Amino acid sequence: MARKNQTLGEFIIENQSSFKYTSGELSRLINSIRLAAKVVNHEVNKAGLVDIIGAAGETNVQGEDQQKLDVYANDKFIQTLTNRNIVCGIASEEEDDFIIVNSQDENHQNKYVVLMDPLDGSSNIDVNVSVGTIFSVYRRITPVGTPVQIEDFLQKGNEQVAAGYVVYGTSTMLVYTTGDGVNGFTLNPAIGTFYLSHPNMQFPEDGKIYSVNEGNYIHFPQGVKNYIKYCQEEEGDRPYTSRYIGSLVSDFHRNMIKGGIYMYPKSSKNSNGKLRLLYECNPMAFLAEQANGKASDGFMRVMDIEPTELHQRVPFFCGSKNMVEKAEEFMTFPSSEK
Ligand code: AHM
Ligand code: MG
Repeated sequence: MARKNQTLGEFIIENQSSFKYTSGELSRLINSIRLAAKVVNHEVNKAGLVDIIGAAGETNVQGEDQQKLDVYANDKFIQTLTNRNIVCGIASEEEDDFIIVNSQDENHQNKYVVLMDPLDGSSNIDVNVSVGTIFSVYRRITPVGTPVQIEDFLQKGNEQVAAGYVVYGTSTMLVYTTGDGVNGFTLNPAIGTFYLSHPNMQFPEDGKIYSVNEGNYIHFPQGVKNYIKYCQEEEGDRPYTSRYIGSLVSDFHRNMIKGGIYMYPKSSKNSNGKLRLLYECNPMAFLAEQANGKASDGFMRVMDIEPTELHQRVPFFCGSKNMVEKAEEFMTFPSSEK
């Protein structure tokens, strides 16, 4: 039972038994993500001091090489998950190929693989705008005791056992699901503890915010253009408000709280949009559905898409259920009368 102000550590222990495979392995995995999130948060918070402590690629006064933050976050999450012997494989937006993790006894006994975007929206760091980490967890499908294979990672989103994100914002939050609703935890930086601040998060069924990079308008398919015009029309509760941070985690987080739709459609420049199915869209889709929202590629449920490659991109429409359904209608019937 979720209680406000519970620490994330307490919450993980108390809710472990509600998870259908209760070996404690998934709890240890979430604990490791919690730890890596705190380490990355500490570094992200120092990003504004770049002129003082040195920029990426430079050597600081202590003689340490300064890493780009996305590389730093990638290394920290991988180190934490491998050093603690928690997973059997990791795939990351920052890595060309998946990583095989050996268990300490070299017998590959761990069951879970993690896929992640270690620092999404990292172009926002230079201007002090929120960024995030996105993660997704699956049970391997190849036999335990053997090295993981590509098919362990190319699973449909509907096979996820957990997913979540960390938003490094005005406050740092860890939001995740293990398939039993979505809960959000806020970091108290003074003592380094996450507290349950947003139990059972839910997308409002309807919303009034649309989030899309309208600079790409001219390149969008007609259905998307028509839907954007629909959002801007004066009728009923429209026009909607436009809000686009350019940081998926932050745009999603705001829309989940206030009600809205996030879109990264395909365009004449990017035939599958920009976002990655495995590292960004599937975990956000799992969270959205667990929070009573919806995620689609414009035509079908994102979590039903059969992945064919690790870094695959897909168009993405995600948020309040009624808004996503409306957008889908426009994709199917892109007539200008709509
Ligand atoms: P990244 O993984 O390279 O950071 O790209 C993903 C980000 C999303 O967070 C954001 O919504 C989108 O790219 C913004 O892209 P654009 O600048 O094309 O609107
Ligand atoms: Mg990304």
